[in-house]
Amino acid sequence: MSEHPADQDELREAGGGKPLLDALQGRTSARPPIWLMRQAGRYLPEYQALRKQAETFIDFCLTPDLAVEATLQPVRRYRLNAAILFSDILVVPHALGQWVGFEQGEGPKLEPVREAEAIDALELDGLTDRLAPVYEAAKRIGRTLDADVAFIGFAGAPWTVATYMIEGGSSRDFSMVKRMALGDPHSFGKLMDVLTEATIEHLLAQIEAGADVVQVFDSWAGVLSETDFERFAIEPMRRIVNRIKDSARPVPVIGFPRGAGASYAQYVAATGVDAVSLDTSVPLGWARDQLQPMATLQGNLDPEVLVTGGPLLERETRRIMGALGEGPFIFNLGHGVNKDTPAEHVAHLVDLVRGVP
Ligand code: 1CP
Repeated sequence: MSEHPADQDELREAGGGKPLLDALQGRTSARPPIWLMRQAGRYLPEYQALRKQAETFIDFCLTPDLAVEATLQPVRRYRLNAAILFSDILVVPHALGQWVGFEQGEGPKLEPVREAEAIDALELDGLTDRLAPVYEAAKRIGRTLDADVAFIGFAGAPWTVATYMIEGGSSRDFSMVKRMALGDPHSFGKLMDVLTEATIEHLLAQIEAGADVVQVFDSWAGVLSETDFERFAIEPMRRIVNRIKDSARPVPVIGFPRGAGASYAQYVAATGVDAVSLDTSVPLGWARDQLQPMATLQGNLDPEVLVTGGPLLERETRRIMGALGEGPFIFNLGHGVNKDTPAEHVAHLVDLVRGVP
Protein backbone atom coordinates (compact mmCIF):
# COMPACT_ATOMS: atom_id res chain seq x y z
CA MET A 1 0.00 0.00 0.00
CA SER A 2 1.24 3.50 -0.85
CA GLU A 3 2.30 6.03 1.78
CA HIS A 4 1.43 9.10 -0.33
CA PRO A 5 -1.48 11.13 1.07
CA ALA A 6 -2.96 11.69 -2.40
CA ASP A 7 -3.01 7.97 -3.01
CA GLN A 8 -4.56 7.47 0.41
CA ASP A 9 -7.44 9.74 -0.67
CA GLU A 10 -7.92 7.73 -3.81
CA LEU A 11 -7.85 4.60 -1.74
CA ARG A 12 -10.58 5.89 0.53
CA GLU A 13 -12.80 6.74 -2.42
CA ALA A 14 -12.19 3.32 -3.84
CA GLY A 15 -13.37 1.58 -0.68
CA GLY A 16 -10.62 2.57 1.77
CA GLY A 17 -8.39 -0.28 0.68
CA LYS A 18 -11.00 -2.81 1.76
CA PRO A 19 -11.73 -5.33 -1.02
CA LEU A 20 -15.24 -5.97 0.34
CA LEU A 21 -16.16 -2.28 0.02
CA ASP A 22 -14.69 -2.17 -3.49
CA ALA A 23 -17.00 -5.02 -4.50
CA LEU A 24 -19.97 -3.27 -2.87
CA GLN A 25 -19.21 -0.18 -4.93
CA GLY A 26 -19.56 -2.30 -8.05
CA ARG A 27 -15.90 -3.01 -8.78
CA THR A 28 -14.77 -6.43 -9.95
CA SER A 29 -11.49 -8.14 -9.19
CA ALA A 30 -9.79 -11.32 -10.34
CA ARG A 31 -10.13 -12.71 -6.81
CA PRO A 32 -13.38 -11.85 -5.04
CA PRO A 33 -13.41 -10.94 -1.36
CA ILE A 34 -14.68 -13.67 0.96
CA TRP A 35 -16.48 -13.87 4.30
CA LEU A 36 -19.00 -16.45 5.57
CA MET A 37 -22.39 -16.07 7.18
CA ARG A 38 -22.13 -17.47 10.73
CA GLN A 39 -18.35 -17.52 10.42
CA ALA A 40 -18.17 -17.43 14.21
CA GLY A 41 -19.74 -20.19 16.26
CA ARG A 42 -19.74 -23.74 17.43
CA TYR A 43 -17.66 -25.31 14.61
CA LEU A 44 -14.65 -23.42 16.05
CA PRO A 45 -13.09 -24.98 19.18
CA GLU A 46 -11.97 -21.53 20.38
CA TYR A 47 -15.62 -20.36 20.22
CA GLN A 48 -16.78 -23.33 22.29
CA ALA A 49 -14.22 -22.46 24.96
CA LEU A 50 -15.26 -18.79 24.98
CA ARG A 51 -18.98 -19.63 25.10
CA LYS A 52 -18.47 -21.25 28.53
CA GLN A 53 -17.67 -17.83 30.01
CA ALA A 54 -21.31 -16.66 29.94
CA GLU A 55 -24.31 -18.42 31.38
CA THR A 56 -26.92 -17.56 28.76
CA PHE A 57 -26.49 -16.87 25.05
CA ILE A 58 -28.11 -13.43 25.45
CA ASP A 59 -25.57 -12.61 28.21
CA PHE A 60 -22.83 -13.78 25.86
CA CYS A 61 -24.08 -11.41 23.13
CA LEU A 62 -24.38 -8.52 25.61
CA THR A 63 -20.89 -8.87 27.14
CA PRO A 64 -18.57 -6.72 25.00
CA ASP A 65 -15.35 -8.64 25.88
CA LEU A 66 -16.91 -11.90 24.71
CA ALA A 67 -18.68 -10.48 21.64
CA VAL A 68 -15.46 -8.78 20.49
CA GLU A 69 -13.41 -11.96 20.89
CA ALA A 70 -16.04 -14.15 19.14
CA THR A 71 -16.13 -11.66 16.23
CA LEU A 72 -12.35 -11.69 15.82
CA GLN A 73 -11.76 -15.46 16.13
CA PRO A 74 -12.66 -16.48 12.54
CA VAL A 75 -11.00 -13.38 11.04
CA ARG A 76 -7.75 -14.17 12.83
CA ARG A 77 -7.84 -17.86 11.93
CA TYR A 78 -8.70 -17.46 8.22
CA ARG A 79 -7.74 -13.87 7.29
CA LEU A 80 -11.24 -13.26 5.89
CA ASN A 81 -12.05 -9.96 4.15
CA ALA A 82 -14.74 -9.03 6.68
CA ALA A 83 -15.64 -9.37 10.33
CA ILE A 84 -19.35 -9.63 11.18
CA LEU A 85 -20.37 -8.39 14.60
CA PHE A 86 -21.02 -11.32 16.94
CA SER A 87 -24.60 -10.93 18.11
CA ASP A 88 -27.99 -12.37 17.18
CA ILE A 89 -31.11 -11.13 15.40
CA LEU A 90 -33.08 -11.91 18.60
CA VAL A 91 -31.37 -9.26 20.74
CA VAL A 92 -33.97 -6.88 19.25
CA PRO A 93 -37.06 -8.68 20.70
CA HIS A 94 -35.09 -9.04 23.96
CA ALA A 95 -34.51 -5.27 24.03
CA LEU A 96 -38.19 -4.64 23.18
CA GLY A 97 -39.02 -6.44 26.45
CA GLN A 98 -39.94 -9.91 25.19
CA TRP A 99 -38.51 -12.90 27.09
CA VAL A 100 -35.91 -14.63 24.87
CA GLY A 101 -33.93 -17.73 25.85
CA PHE A 102 -31.71 -20.23 24.06
CA GLU A 103 -31.69 -23.85 25.09
CA GLN A 104 -28.59 -25.89 24.32
CA GLY A 105 -29.10 -27.65 20.99
CA GLU A 106 -32.74 -26.59 20.70
CA GLY A 107 -32.51 -23.10 19.29
CA PRO A 108 -34.32 -20.01 20.51
CA LYS A 109 -37.41 -19.99 22.76
CA LEU A 110 -39.52 -16.84 23.20
CA GLU A 111 -42.62 -16.01 25.24
CA PRO A 112 -44.94 -15.64 22.21
CA VAL A 113 -46.45 -12.24 21.38
CA ARG A 114 -49.88 -12.97 19.86
CA GLU A 115 -52.38 -10.45 21.21
CA ALA A 116 -52.82 -6.73 20.59
CA GLU A 117 -51.97 -6.04 24.29
CA ALA A 118 -48.66 -7.89 24.04
CA ILE A 119 -47.73 -5.86 20.97
CA ASP A 120 -48.71 -2.60 22.67
CA ALA A 121 -46.51 -3.57 25.63
CA LEU A 122 -43.34 -3.73 23.47
CA GLU A 123 -41.04 -0.89 24.36
CA LEU A 124 -39.31 0.90 21.51
CA ASP A 125 -38.23 3.87 23.65
CA GLY A 126 -34.72 3.36 25.00
CA LEU A 127 -34.03 0.39 22.69
CA THR A 128 -30.52 1.50 21.80
CA ASP A 129 -29.75 2.21 25.49
CA ARG A 130 -30.63 -1.37 26.34
CA LEU A 131 -28.42 -2.56 23.47
CA ALA A 132 -25.50 -0.28 24.43
CA PRO A 133 -23.15 -3.28 25.08
CA VAL A 134 -23.57 -4.29 21.41
CA TYR A 135 -22.41 -0.87 20.22
CA GLU A 136 -19.58 -0.87 22.76
CA ALA A 137 -18.40 -4.17 21.24
CA ALA A 138 -18.79 -2.68 17.73
CA LYS A 139 -16.62 0.32 18.65
CA ARG A 140 -13.84 -1.87 19.95
CA ILE A 141 -13.99 -4.17 16.90
CA GLY A 142 -13.80 -1.21 14.52
CA ARG A 143 -10.66 0.01 16.30
CA THR A 144 -8.99 -3.42 16.31
CA LEU A 145 -9.44 -4.67 12.74
CA ASP A 146 -6.67 -4.40 10.14
CA ALA A 147 -7.24 -1.57 7.66
CA ASP A 148 -8.16 -3.91 4.79
CA VAL A 149 -10.83 -5.85 6.74
CA ALA A 150 -14.39 -4.55 6.46
CA PHE A 151 -16.67 -4.53 9.50
CA ILE A 152 -20.26 -5.72 8.96
CA GLY A 153 -23.13 -4.84 11.29
CA PHE A 154 -26.43 -6.70 10.96
CA ALA A 155 -30.03 -7.17 12.00
CA GLY A 156 -32.86 -9.56 11.24
CA ALA A 157 -35.48 -8.27 8.80
CA PRO A 158 -38.85 -7.39 10.41
CA TRP A 159 -40.65 -10.39 8.87
CA THR A 160 -38.06 -12.93 10.06
CA VAL A 161 -37.88 -11.45 13.57
CA ALA A 162 -41.72 -11.39 13.69
CA THR A 163 -41.81 -15.13 12.93
CA TYR A 164 -39.74 -15.88 16.07
CA MET A 165 -41.73 -13.40 18.18
CA ILE A 166 -45.13 -14.82 17.22
CA GLU A 167 -44.27 -18.52 16.86
CA GLY A 168 -42.22 -18.44 20.09
CA GLY A 169 -39.16 -19.95 18.39
CA SER A 170 -38.21 -21.70 15.18
CA SER A 171 -41.13 -22.93 13.11
CA ARG A 172 -41.90 -25.51 10.48
CA ASP A 173 -45.13 -24.19 8.98
CA PHE A 174 -45.28 -20.55 10.17
CA SER A 175 -49.01 -20.90 10.75
CA MET A 176 -49.22 -18.68 13.86
CA VAL A 177 -47.41 -15.75 12.26
CA LYS A 178 -49.38 -16.13 9.01
CA ARG A 179 -52.70 -16.33 10.88
CA MET A 180 -51.90 -13.10 12.62
CA ALA A 181 -50.61 -11.38 9.47
CA LEU A 182 -53.70 -12.38 7.47
CA GLY A 183 -56.37 -12.52 10.20
CA ASP A 184 -55.44 -9.53 12.36
CA PRO A 185 -53.70 -7.19 9.93
CA HIS A 186 -54.09 -4.22 12.26
CA SER A 187 -52.08 -5.77 15.12
CA PHE A 188 -49.61 -7.36 12.74
CA GLY A 189 -49.08 -4.03 10.96
CA LYS A 190 -48.33 -2.41 14.30
CA LEU A 191 -45.78 -5.12 15.12
CA MET A 192 -44.12 -4.72 11.71
CA ASP A 193 -43.92 -0.93 12.21
CA VAL A 194 -42.31 -1.36 15.63
CA LEU A 195 -39.84 -3.88 14.20
CA THR A 196 -38.99 -1.75 11.18
CA GLU A 197 -38.26 1.25 13.41
CA ALA A 198 -36.29 -0.92 15.89
CA THR A 199 -34.24 -2.41 13.04
CA ILE A 200 -33.43 1.04 11.66
CA GLU A 201 -32.34 2.38 15.08
CA HIS A 202 -30.29 -0.75 15.80
CA LEU A 203 -28.50 -0.57 12.42
CA LEU A 204 -27.87 3.19 12.64
CA ALA A 205 -26.32 2.72 16.10
CA GLN A 206 -24.00 0.01 14.73
CA ILE A 207 -23.03 2.30 11.85
CA GLU A 208 -22.33 5.13 14.27
CA ALA A 209 -20.17 2.73 16.30
CA GLY A 210 -18.07 1.93 13.21
CA ALA A 211 -19.79 -0.63 10.96
CA ASP A 212 -18.65 -0.15 7.32
CA VAL A 213 -21.55 -2.16 5.87
CA VAL A 214 -24.79 -3.66 7.18
CA GLN A 215 -26.54 -6.89 6.22
CA VAL A 216 -30.24 -7.54 6.83
CA PHE A 217 -31.14 -11.24 7.21
CA ASP A 218 -34.63 -12.16 5.99
CA SER A 219 -34.06 -15.86 6.56
CA TRP A 220 -37.75 -16.80 6.25
CA ALA A 221 -38.73 -14.58 3.31
CA GLY A 222 -39.16 -17.75 1.26
CA VAL A 223 -42.42 -18.77 2.99
CA LEU A 224 -44.29 -15.66 1.80
CA SER A 225 -46.70 -15.50 -1.15
CA GLU A 226 -45.96 -12.98 -3.91
CA THR A 227 -48.33 -10.38 -2.38
CA ASP A 228 -47.07 -10.90 1.15
CA PHE A 229 -43.43 -10.83 0.03
CA GLU A 230 -44.10 -7.36 -1.33
CA ARG A 231 -45.81 -6.15 1.86
CA PHE A 232 -43.70 -7.87 4.51
CA ALA A 233 -40.25 -8.27 2.92
CA ILE A 234 -39.83 -5.58 0.24
CA GLU A 235 -41.72 -2.69 1.81
CA PRO A 236 -40.00 -2.72 5.25
CA MET A 237 -36.61 -3.25 3.57
CA ARG A 238 -37.21 -0.26 1.29
CA ARG A 239 -37.83 1.87 4.40
CA ILE A 240 -34.72 0.53 6.12
CA VAL A 241 -32.49 1.20 3.09
CA ASN A 242 -33.93 4.71 2.63
CA ARG A 243 -33.24 5.68 6.23
CA ILE A 244 -29.67 4.40 6.07
CA LYS A 245 -29.06 6.22 2.77
CA ASP A 246 -30.49 9.44 4.28
CA SER A 247 -28.34 9.18 7.42
CA ALA A 248 -25.05 10.90 8.29
CA ARG A 249 -23.08 7.77 7.22
CA PRO A 250 -24.88 6.15 4.28
CA VAL A 251 -23.02 2.82 4.24
CA PRO A 252 -23.69 -0.01 1.73
CA VAL A 253 -26.57 -2.37 2.55
CA ILE A 254 -26.66 -6.12 1.77
CA GLY A 255 -30.07 -7.82 1.72
CA PHE A 256 -30.61 -11.56 2.20
CA PRO A 257 -34.20 -12.54 1.24
CA ARG A 258 -33.50 -16.26 1.64
CA GLY A 259 -35.72 -18.48 -0.50
CA ALA A 260 -37.23 -15.60 -2.50
CA GLY A 261 -36.76 -17.38 -5.88
CA ALA A 262 -37.73 -15.25 -8.87
CA SER A 263 -38.80 -12.48 -6.45
CA TYR A 264 -35.10 -11.75 -5.85
CA ALA A 265 -35.31 -9.52 -8.95
CA GLN A 266 -38.11 -7.36 -7.60
CA TYR A 267 -36.45 -7.25 -4.19
CA VAL A 268 -33.24 -5.83 -5.69
CA ALA A 269 -35.05 -3.38 -7.96
CA ALA A 270 -37.50 -2.09 -5.36
CA THR A 271 -35.48 -1.93 -2.12
CA GLY A 272 -32.35 -0.13 -3.36
CA VAL A 273 -29.91 -2.56 -1.71
CA ASP A 274 -26.30 -2.33 -2.88
CA ALA A 275 -25.89 -6.09 -2.79
CA VAL A 276 -27.96 -9.20 -2.44
CA SER A 277 -26.94 -12.46 -0.83
CA LEU A 278 -28.04 -15.49 -2.86
CA ASP A 279 -29.29 -18.62 -1.15
CA THR A 280 -28.00 -21.95 -2.41
CA SER A 281 -31.01 -22.63 -4.67
CA VAL A 282 -30.68 -19.53 -6.90
CA PRO A 283 -29.62 -20.52 -10.47
CA LEU A 284 -26.36 -18.70 -11.17
CA GLY A 285 -26.86 -17.99 -14.90
CA TRP A 286 -30.17 -16.31 -14.07
CA ALA A 287 -28.60 -14.34 -11.20
CA ARG A 288 -25.73 -13.18 -13.45
CA ASP A 289 -28.11 -12.01 -16.21
CA GLN A 290 -31.01 -10.63 -14.15
CA LEU A 291 -29.51 -9.46 -10.86
CA GLN A 292 -25.82 -8.65 -11.33
CA PRO A 293 -26.49 -5.67 -13.65
CA MET A 294 -28.46 -4.12 -10.73
CA ALA A 295 -26.43 -5.07 -7.64
CA THR A 296 -23.32 -6.76 -6.30
CA LEU A 297 -23.97 -10.46 -5.74
CA GLN A 298 -22.91 -12.48 -2.72
CA GLY A 299 -23.07 -16.24 -2.18
CA ASN A 300 -23.95 -19.01 -2.64
CA LEU A 301 -21.98 -22.17 -1.80
CA ASP A 302 -24.12 -24.85 -0.14
CA PRO A 303 -22.98 -25.04 3.53
CA GLU A 304 -23.22 -28.84 3.25
CA VAL A 305 -20.61 -28.79 0.45
CA LEU A 306 -18.31 -27.08 2.95
CA VAL A 307 -19.03 -29.87 5.45
CA THR A 308 -18.17 -32.48 2.77
CA GLY A 309 -15.02 -30.70 1.53
CA GLY A 310 -12.51 -32.26 -0.92
CA PRO A 311 -12.98 -32.35 -4.73
CA LEU A 312 -16.69 -31.43 -4.42
CA LEU A 313 -15.76 -28.23 -2.60
CA GLU A 314 -13.18 -27.44 -5.30
CA ARG A 315 -15.64 -28.07 -8.12
CA GLU A 316 -18.48 -26.05 -6.63
CA THR A 317 -16.22 -23.14 -5.69
CA ARG A 318 -14.90 -23.01 -9.27
CA ARG A 319 -18.44 -23.20 -10.67
CA ILE A 320 -19.64 -20.24 -8.58
CA MET A 321 -16.56 -18.10 -9.32
CA GLY A 322 -16.87 -18.95 -13.03
CA ALA A 323 -20.53 -17.94 -13.15
CA LEU A 324 -20.41 -14.73 -11.10
CA GLY A 325 -16.76 -13.62 -11.07
CA GLU A 326 -17.05 -11.37 -14.14
CA GLY A 327 -19.33 -8.93 -12.30
CA PRO A 328 -19.17 -7.41 -8.81
CA PHE A 329 -19.11 -10.40 -6.48
CA ILE A 330 -18.44 -11.41 -2.86
CA PHE A 331 -17.81 -15.07 -2.15
CA ASN A 332 -19.99 -16.48 0.65
CA LEU A 333 -22.22 -19.42 1.50
CA GLY A 334 -25.92 -19.72 0.61
CA HIS A 335 -26.72 -19.86 4.35
CA GLY A 336 -24.77 -19.99 7.63
CA VAL A 337 -21.80 -22.25 8.41
CA ASN A 338 -23.07 -25.58 9.76
CA LYS A 339 -21.84 -26.48 13.28
CA ASP A 340 -20.45 -29.82 12.01
CA THR A 341 -18.11 -28.10 9.51
CA PRO A 342 -14.48 -29.23 9.89
CA ALA A 343 -12.48 -26.06 10.58
CA GLU A 344 -9.82 -27.06 8.00
CA HIS A 345 -12.42 -27.10 5.20
CA VAL A 346 -12.93 -23.36 5.74
CA ALA A 347 -9.16 -22.81 5.37
CA HIS A 348 -9.24 -24.85 2.14
CA LEU A 349 -12.14 -22.76 0.79
CA VAL A 350 -10.35 -19.48 1.53
CA ASP A 351 -7.25 -20.78 -0.31
CA LEU A 352 -9.37 -21.83 -3.30
CA VAL A 353 -11.02 -18.40 -3.57
CA ARG A 354 -7.67 -16.64 -3.16
CA GLY A 355 -6.05 -18.90 -5.78
CA VAL A 356 -3.48 -20.38 -3.39
CA PRO A 357 -2.28 -23.65 -4.99
O1 1CP B 1 -23.51 -20.79 20.86
C1 1CP B 1 -24.58 -21.28 20.46
O2 1CP B 1 -24.81 -22.47 20.53
C2 1CP B 1 -25.65 -20.42 19.89
C3 1CP B 1 -25.76 -20.58 18.40
C4 1CP B 1 -25.92 -19.22 17.78
C5 1CP B 1 -24.91 -18.44 17.23
C6 1CP B 1 -23.45 -18.76 17.11
C7 1CP B 1 -27.12 -18.49 17.70
C8 1CP B 1 -28.45 -18.90 18.20
N1 1CP B 1 -26.85 -17.28 17.10
C9 1CP B 1 -25.53 -17.20 16.79
C10 1CP B 1 -24.82 -16.03 16.24
C11 1CP B 1 -25.40 -15.37 15.05
N2 1CP B 1 -26.71 -15.37 14.66
C12 1CP B 1 -24.69 -14.52 14.18
C13 1CP B 1 -23.23 -14.17 14.46
C14 1CP B 1 -22.37 -13.57 13.51
C15 1CP B 1 -21.76 -14.55 12.51
O3 1CP B 1 -20.68 -15.10 12.77
O4 1CP B 1 -22.34 -14.68 11.41
C16 1CP B 1 -25.60 -14.08 13.19
C17 1CP B 1 -25.33 -13.19 11.99
C18 1CP B 1 -26.85 -14.63 13.51
C19 1CP B 1 -28.09 -14.34 12.75
C20 1CP B 1 -29.29 -15.17 12.99
N3 1CP B 1 -29.78 -15.64 14.18
C21 1CP B 1 -30.23 -15.51 11.97
C22 1CP B 1 -30.10 -15.08 10.53
C23 1CP B 1 -29.17 -15.93 9.76
C24 1CP B 1 -29.62 -17.35 9.53
O5 1CP B 1 -28.90 -18.25 10.00
O6 1CP B 1 -30.65 -17.55 8.87
C25 1CP B 1 -31.26 -16.26 12.55
C26 1CP B 1 -32.46 -16.84 11.86
C27 1CP B 1 -30.98 -16.34 13.96
C28 1CP B 1 -31.81 -16.98 15.01
C29 1CP B 1 -31.01 -17.99 15.73
N4 1CP B 1 -30.15 -17.71 16.74
C30 1CP B 1 -29.50 -18.85 17.15
C31 1CP B 1 -29.95 -19.91 16.33
C32 1CP B 1 -29.50 -21.34 16.44
C33 1CP B 1 -30.87 -19.37 15.41
C34 1CP B 1 -31.54 -20.08 14.25
C35 1CP B 1 -32.71 -20.90 14.71
C36 1CP B 1 -33.50 -21.40 13.52
O7 1CP B 1 -32.92 -22.02 12.61
O8 1CP B 1 -34.71 -21.15 13.51
